[in-house]
Amino acid sequence: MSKKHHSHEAMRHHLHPFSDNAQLQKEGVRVIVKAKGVYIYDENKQKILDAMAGLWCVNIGYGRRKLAKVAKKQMEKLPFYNTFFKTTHPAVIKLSKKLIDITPPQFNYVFYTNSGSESVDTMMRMVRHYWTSVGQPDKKVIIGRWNGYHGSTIGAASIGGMKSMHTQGGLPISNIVHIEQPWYYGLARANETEEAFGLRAANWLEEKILSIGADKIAAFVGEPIQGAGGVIIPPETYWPRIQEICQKYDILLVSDEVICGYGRTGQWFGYQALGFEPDIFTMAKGLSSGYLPIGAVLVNDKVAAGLLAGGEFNHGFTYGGHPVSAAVARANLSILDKEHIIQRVHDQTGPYLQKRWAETFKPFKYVADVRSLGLMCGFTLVKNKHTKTLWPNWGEAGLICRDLFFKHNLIMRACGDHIVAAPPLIITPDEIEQMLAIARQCMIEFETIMDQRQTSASPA
Ligand code: PXG
Repeated sequence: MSKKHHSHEAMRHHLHPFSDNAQLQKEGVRVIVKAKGVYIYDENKQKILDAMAGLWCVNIGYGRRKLAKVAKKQMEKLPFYNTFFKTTHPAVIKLSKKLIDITPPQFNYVFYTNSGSESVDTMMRMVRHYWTSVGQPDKKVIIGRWNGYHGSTIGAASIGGMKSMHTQGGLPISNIVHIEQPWYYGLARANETEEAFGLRAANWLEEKILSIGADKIAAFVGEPIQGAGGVIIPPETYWPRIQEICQKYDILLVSDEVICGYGRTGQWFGYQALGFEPDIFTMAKGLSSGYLPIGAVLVNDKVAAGLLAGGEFNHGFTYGGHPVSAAVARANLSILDKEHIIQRVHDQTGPYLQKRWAETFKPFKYVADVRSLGLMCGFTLVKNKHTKTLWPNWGEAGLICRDLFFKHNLIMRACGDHIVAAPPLIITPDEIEQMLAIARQCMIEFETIMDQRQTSASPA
């Protein structure tokens, strides 16, 4: 059986996520067979630089034997037990202790899930349960943001602000509303400073609260930096003002740390880098560096007190706090710690990437809004950067660009016409240079393609 045949065979049975499956059946997919460090390898022995860390998750890089050993040992000793009915196990006890150690002192309680979506859904049920248990059952509305991404379950997709998801299946569910995202390049007024825009964008939250009534609102949820929305980094004034507004109206502030958590921004958590303190934060991905599925929700003492007073919380997942995932997550956190990986992102590779990312992409004529923080970076493809004119069909240019990267063995992501990268946190300056050299060549090719399109589209 030929290798190409092999990939088509497999595809016949698999409905791929976020994919046009009919088109995939025609085009075929690449089969990834192994990985090491920042590289993945396909079945045709092509070495591909994974500048997306899997799906923003393989923070410690691929091929860590230690994690395999820990999983094996745990699987042999206790492959599964639940924590529902007056039982627990050492793996989850130790992981909880570790999580409490790495977070600020007001965070002392953790609830386990298996994914980011489950963490977000858990948080949504939790905040409503909290307000009921403290005697304010009418506080049910949760505010999210347009272009935010919080997962694919019905709750998480509702609080997320992806309109393409809402239109499939009648979302959002009730008591969910959205405000606009803090995207300076796209939404600032002429001559508005970043600082002023940050405050104005945060004040959209206050306007929304006042239009609904603070006594109806349970929580505001946001990613410190919007990831799947295109690495939208808000101005410095944004998050502190959001926090002020939440405090003023007694609304719980939730940071979705599924992407920003575990070192991506050069701090343990994104809220630390963006200058605010949430009441609750949701996590997954980097918690285990993607080696096994695990997610969690951490709550501060105020929320914990309400939950503890509220009687039974009728919520939980069979595999929440799974022993093997918990043991692997703890080993992952030890590696992040012992190898000073987050410190290196903060002091060395983050600033290095920021400088070189800007130098590489700013000169391109179809590139605007070049941005980065820690090891999370992006830019936007535009038709005219002087007039800030976007390409007519949002996402089309992004796909052309992403497919060029892919063809040249580099994985970067297109979020509409935002191009983003989030490599494993162990990437070295040399590997950053390799990534940028490939990307630069692809951008030259991209601009030629777009020039040709414009010439052929213009009237003779
Ligand atoms: N919150 C945030 C901030 C996320 O980025 C989720 C929740 C949901 O996590 P799970 O584990 O349920 O997928 C995410 C997930 C992409 C991409 O292509 C991003 C995510 C997932 C898949 C693809 O950018 N983020």
